[in-house]
Order: sequence, then structure tokens, then C-alpha cells
Amino acid sequence: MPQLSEPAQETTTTTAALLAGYLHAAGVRHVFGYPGESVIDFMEAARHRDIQVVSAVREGTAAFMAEATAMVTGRPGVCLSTLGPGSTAVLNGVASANLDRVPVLAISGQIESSREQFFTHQVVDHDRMFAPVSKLALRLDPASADTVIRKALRTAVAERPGAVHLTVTADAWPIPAEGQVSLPPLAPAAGSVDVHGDGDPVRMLTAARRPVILAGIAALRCAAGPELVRLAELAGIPVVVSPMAKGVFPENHPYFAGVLDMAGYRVVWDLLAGADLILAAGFDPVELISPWSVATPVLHLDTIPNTDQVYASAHELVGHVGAILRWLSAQWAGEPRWAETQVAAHRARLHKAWLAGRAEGRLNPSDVVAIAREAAPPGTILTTDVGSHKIMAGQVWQAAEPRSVLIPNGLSAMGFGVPAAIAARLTRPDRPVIALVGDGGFAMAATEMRIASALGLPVTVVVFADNSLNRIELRQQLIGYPPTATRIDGMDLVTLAEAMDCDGIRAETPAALEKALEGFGTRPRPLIVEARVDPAQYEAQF
Ligand SMILES: Cc1ncc(C[n+]2csc(CCOP(=O)(O)OP(=O)(O)O)c2C)c(N)n1
Ligand SMILES: [Mg+2]
Repeated sequence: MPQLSEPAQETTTTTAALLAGYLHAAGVRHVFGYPGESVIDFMEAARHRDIQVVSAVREGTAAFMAEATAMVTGRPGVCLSTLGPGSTAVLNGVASANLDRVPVLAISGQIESSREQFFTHQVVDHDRMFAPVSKLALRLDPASADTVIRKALRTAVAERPGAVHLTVTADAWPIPAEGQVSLPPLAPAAGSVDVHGDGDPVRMLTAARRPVILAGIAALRCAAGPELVRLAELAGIPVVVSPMAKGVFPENHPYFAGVLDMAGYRVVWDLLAGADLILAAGFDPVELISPWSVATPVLHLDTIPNTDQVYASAHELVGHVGAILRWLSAQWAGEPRWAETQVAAHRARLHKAWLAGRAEGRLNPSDVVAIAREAAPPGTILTTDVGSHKIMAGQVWQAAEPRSVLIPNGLSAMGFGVPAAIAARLTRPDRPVIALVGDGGFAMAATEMRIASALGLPVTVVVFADNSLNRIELRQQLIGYPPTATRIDGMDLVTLAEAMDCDGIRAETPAALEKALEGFGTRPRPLIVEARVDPAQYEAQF
């Protein structure tokens, strides 16, 4: 996470201005939301602090935008909603950020304080509603605004990060609030290593003959990529990454060993099952799709102790993931455990597994990902939605750098890919952005593309048009059920794109898709590609 500076010194005057001042100091430049009477004072204060208030089409997607911004920058993302229907609509996105362990501050207005305790029209109890889907839900009152804002920010970013919800009554915004902007630390602690458990965890590693590293999102948050590469090369250890950590370890590296629980997942689990030690480096079990079923001993290495206990680990190394890996490398003595050729053979097996079921002459799901990857200029940011296409993209898309692949894999809520792409482009206007989404998930968020064209954000969205909620239809098929409620009507996405001031192209063959995506990084307008895929390949996959 980048270091944040700007200790603004001025005394602020109102609750709204104090909050806007803190957010600006924390590096926030966009607040994503949907207006309502109860938050207009805050929107005005944000405008005065040069924070752009971006109105999404609906609150739930605004929260996804806030989450995507935080995923790209490592800084807190912020979303805004009004009371009642605004706050209930934002709930899904808040839960998503929380389970994706992404720091998001969700702010909702509330009816004025004199009526909050008894009035019923549009009033729901935010603290109770948000409690199960956030790290903290509390009210921002003028008298304690300074402390509560600091507490909210600190809590959102503290390991494990997540969502914090703040309720502000409509009358509180203009009330004077004491305090100066004084940011708490927002990055993970650098340099610490706590050792839990008896015995010597380093010996556990050096005694292993076939260790495998499983790198997860805490490694990404700690920017531990260089330390992962160092240990992998020094000790000859293959590295499996979790989907949301994609990019933390370069996927063209000789020791890269695939993505957990994505296409061809059995091959990756076989590698973990055949290892004699799994070095879980910042791996968060929230990313497990399959149950943890291997008996391989685990050495837990994370920013927090192994409180999940999804796997047992007699030793825990707790602290900054990069620092711990550095510490392990410094003590490593011995020969590399795996030869590069062995890891390459494993990757070849994985490649074969995700290609399984691919039919020549059709537009297969893996073709779509491969063609998009080929067309993507360096620096491209990828977002995905949720469904069979995500499982394919998570494995097939080769990630080059951290924070360049935004996959929702905690809550795994559909509807993320499109708003995430819009927010990514807004946050990083220098980067080409492409979203790979299913037709079901696209339908949930399609009208957000109007925001992309209105804001002049030329994102590219490739829709895997298979007329199916495929991931669920496949489950029905496995059990022998008919496809109840999982077949969906196709839409003319070219016409839809044009209606939203976007370009629209339909592609039914690999060649047509290649042509559609030519130079997508330099297009002046947003592009929606209706990729008419044949989903048959998925059947061999999952
Ligand atoms: C908001 C939400 N509702 C339901 C689900 C359950 N679900 C997971 S995948 C999926 C199918 C997605 O269909 P589509 O977007 O077309 O992608 P595909 O699987 O066809 O690639 C569903 C319904 C979910 N993850 N999120
Ligand atoms: Mg589909």
C-alpha cells in the first residue's frame, strides 16, 4: 500500500467539511454514490475539497466502484448513499468489500436526529443492518466526529481490512465539528515478525523437500511480490496464487504454478496435495471455493494469526508478509527444492486441463480470454464478474503486475465487473481497462455503461453471451436437474451499446473477436463486445 502523506493542518468547520478533509488527506479523489436529500451537504463539502462525487446508476454498483478503486490504489474507497432505500441498496456492495478484505468507507445519510428514534418512513436501523457485513458500523456525530472518522479509517485499513459504515443524520453535516485532520497510519506495519508455536518454523521450511507457496491477498496488500520471487528462486519453490492476489507473483515466472480454484483447479490441488509443506503466504481462506481437503502440513504466514483454522498449522509467522518472507530467505540454506523443468511440467498439465473441452471452429470461453489477453497492451487492468467466465479468466489471463486484475472472490457478487472497470479507468486514466463479464452479470449492471460514456471513460466490456447463468446451470446438470431459471434470453447488445453512446460489436468467431478487440486500449469511446460463446467447454472444466 502506498504511503499517504498530506497531513492537512487547517481547522475545519463542519462535520461535512471535516469528513471531506480527512478523505482528501487519505488520498480519496472520488466518492461513488447516489444522491439523496440527507447527503447533499456532504456532496457539497466534497466538491470543495476537489473530491469528485460520481453518481452511479444505483447504490450497489457505486459500492463496487468504491471497492475497485481501493483494489487498484490500495487506499480506502468511499461510497455514499442516502437513508432507507439508499442504504439498503448499498448493502451488497459493502458486504462485497468486506469479504474481499478491501478497505471501503460506506457513508449513508439518515433522517434528522430529532426523528431518528421514532420515525418510520424510510428509516431503518443502519448499525444493525450493516453489522454482519462490515468490520464496524457506527454513527458520525458532530461532537465526536474527529475521533470517529479516524476510528473508521483506521479500522477499514487495519489487517484484515474491510468495510466500515458510517451513518450521518441529515442535520449533523452543517454542525461545527472540532478537530484537525490528523491521519492515522494506513499501511500494514513494515518489518515485524511474530513467531507463534513451539519449535522452529524455519527448520520446518528447510526440512521440506517438496514445499509449495500459496500466496494470497495479504501478500498483495504487503506488496510482497519481490520477496516471493526471491524465496521462490532461492529455495526453488513453486508459487500458487489466489485469484484476488493475481499479479503479486509474475505469471510468466518459471516458478509460477497457477491460480487456486480457477479453471483446471484439480491440477493445482494435486500439486498442493503432493507437497510436503504448504507455505501459506498471506492466504485468506475467504478465497476458497473448494473445501480445504489436503493433509499437507501448513506453515501459516500472514498479517494476522490463523484464527480461521480452516487448515491446521502448528507454527504461525505473523507480521508484514514481505518482511517474513525476507526473514525466511535470509535463513535459507540448501539446494533449490524443485527444478524449473518440474514446475514447467506442472504448468503444462494445468494448461491442458483448462483447454479441455475446447472445440475447434467455435468461440470457446478460453479463446475469449486468450484473445483479450493477446489484444491487451502492457499495463491493462482486467476486471471480471462472477460465473463460469470468471473461473476461466482467473486461470487463463496472465497477470503481469499486482493490482492489475480485479476479481471479486470473497462475497463473489455478480454485477461487479462493469462498475469496477469504470472506476478503475477513472482512478487510472493512463491504463487500458477491459472487463470480462457473463451475460447474466452484465444484465445486472449494463446501464452503468451510460456513466462510462458520460464521463468519457473508454472501457471495453466483453460479454460472454451464452444465454445462460452457466455456473448454476452446470450444477443443475451435474445433479440431473433441468435448467430451471438458468436459461436467459439473449439481448441485442450492439443496439443496447448504441443507445448508451457506446460502440457495440457482435463477435461469433475467434477471428471476429480478434478484430473487435484490435487496438481497444486506444479507442475513444466505451466498447461493448457481445461474444457469442459456446459454453460446452465449461462442462469439461468444473
Ligand atoms: C448477486 C448474485 N446473485 C447470484 C449469484 C449466484 N451465481 C453465481 S454464478 C451465477 C451465474 C452467472 O451467470 P453469468 O453472469 O451469465 O456468467 P456465466 O456463469 O454464464 O459465465 C450465479 C447466478 C451470485 N454469485 N451473485
Ligand atoms: Mg452466462
